[in-house]
Amino acid sequence: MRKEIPLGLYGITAENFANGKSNIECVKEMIKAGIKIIQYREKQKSLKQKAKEAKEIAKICKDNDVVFIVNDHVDIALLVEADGVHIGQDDMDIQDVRKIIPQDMIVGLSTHCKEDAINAVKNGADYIGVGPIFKTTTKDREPVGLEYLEFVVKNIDIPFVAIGGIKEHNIDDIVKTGAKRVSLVSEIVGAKDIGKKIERLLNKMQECNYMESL
Ligand code: TZP
Ligand code: MG
Repeated sequence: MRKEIPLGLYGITAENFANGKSNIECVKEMIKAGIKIIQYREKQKSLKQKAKEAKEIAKICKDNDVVFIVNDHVDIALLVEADGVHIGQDDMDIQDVRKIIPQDMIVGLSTHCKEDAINAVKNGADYIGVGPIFKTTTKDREPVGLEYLEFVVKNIDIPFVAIGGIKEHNIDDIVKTGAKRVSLVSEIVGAKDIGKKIERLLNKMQECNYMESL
């Protein structure tokens, strides 16, 4: 059975934005604060370093019953027996990825427009990323705006994660639009106190009343 994508915050590593903290430290702090899904996203290091780090994070996630997703690297996801892999529009087709991964592995896909979302469902994605909603320096891509998120809320039946430029001050807009899964990358890993930041973010999500089951 493929694991479900938990509601609430979706944690992603980003060492460049973490003020000197390592990916491992950030993951530990995110999990301690209650995040139930972690994606290992690392664009700078060697494949060797990524595999080593992913192995360590996979163990931390397993020990804490946290869903673990590897960004970009199907081979690393297989190596560390991750729960899933997250790919982008320019990566291998989902159908081809499925041919080389176990039946129970999650496949997530980044999407940036209505057509991407419709195709993701058609091609059997387990969940989609929706963004970047707002302007962000973490991803070199123009924002898609709340309008695309609204489309997904109304028309797409698989889980989706809102992402991109989301901060403590604008997460309300995202949750009120109907997102039940939200990813804030630099806002979380770059926080002075990751635990307190997550606590405030989760409170905000709950206050919006959309997160009954959190
Ligand atoms: N995909 C779309 S936007 C993004 C990714 C990985 C980065 C989001 O980072 P931030 O710091 O939350 O804007
Ligand atoms: Mg990618």
